[in-house]
Amino acid sequence: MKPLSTLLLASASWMLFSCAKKDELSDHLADALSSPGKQVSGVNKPGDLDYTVMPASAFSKHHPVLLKAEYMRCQKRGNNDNATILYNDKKTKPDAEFVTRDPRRGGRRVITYAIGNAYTRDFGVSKQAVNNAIDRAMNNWSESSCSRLIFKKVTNEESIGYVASQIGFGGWPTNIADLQHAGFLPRGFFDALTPDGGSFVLAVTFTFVYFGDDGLPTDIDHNGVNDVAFRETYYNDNFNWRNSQNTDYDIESVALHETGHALGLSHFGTGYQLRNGDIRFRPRAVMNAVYVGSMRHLQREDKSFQCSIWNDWNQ
Ligand SMILES: [Ca+2]
Ligand SMILES: [Zn+2]
Repeated sequence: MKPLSTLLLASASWMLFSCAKKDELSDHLADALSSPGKQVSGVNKPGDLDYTVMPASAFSKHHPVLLKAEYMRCQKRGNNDNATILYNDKKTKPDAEFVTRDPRRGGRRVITYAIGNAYTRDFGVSKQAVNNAIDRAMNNWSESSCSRLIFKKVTNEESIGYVASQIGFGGWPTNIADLQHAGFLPRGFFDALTPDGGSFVLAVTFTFVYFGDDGLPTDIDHNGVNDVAFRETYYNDNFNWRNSQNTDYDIESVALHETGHALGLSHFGTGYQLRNGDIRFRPRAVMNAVYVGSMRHLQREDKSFQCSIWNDWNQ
């Protein structure tokens, strides 16, 4: 386990799941993210990335702190009672949002994103196909936006991932983009997230917010919510990833869901378990908490949720 240098764990707000034993970070990850002042090691060199989008000096100066981690779980047939209601998630107002033209992120109008190249296993889909699937998921969100939300891709074929770098899974100790799809990591990474997480967490998105010198989260645009520094997503290499809508697990569908978290959306929808163990959601949406099948297009409820968060972006 590699300790963290500059981050402190402020709080971890978790979505509650019936299958998760604990609603908090595992001791392992919490320790890793709350041990300030230690040396970071085991980090891959990032090569010739364009760091102008997020200078390392800005990163350390403005104290990004982990706010929360949200994950999507696989469908797991259980022996639960008939028609048990598993989830009753409501749309909640975001507890953190990006600030338009935030000087700490370089004053840009655009939201940058990067796709890392970390794969621990060959699951039979080329890196190019994975990148294309994630690109399509990103485009889906920007095209459906009711505001002037524009993504700009930071071209790279490198190892990225701040959380990974802090707990010994490669990565890189600063972020290079606002939204990072930081690669496919082994199940041990997800076990560190929550007990036995490697067996049921498909993917996770971390939210980091800026903290000020006073040790408090900042709100420089005075909109009542903390200011996001960056978000990053990891995919669990313990699953069979596919570039297909007909076979689990479809990369594009999960990337679409995780990008929803990266844009500040929480889970919503009521989940039921049928007699045969299958899970159903009402309304069915990209932001349902469980993968119950591929879904490459945003549903009406997803779009309205996004609009409520981003409608004043770039105004
Ligand atoms: Ca704010
Ligand atoms: Zn999720």
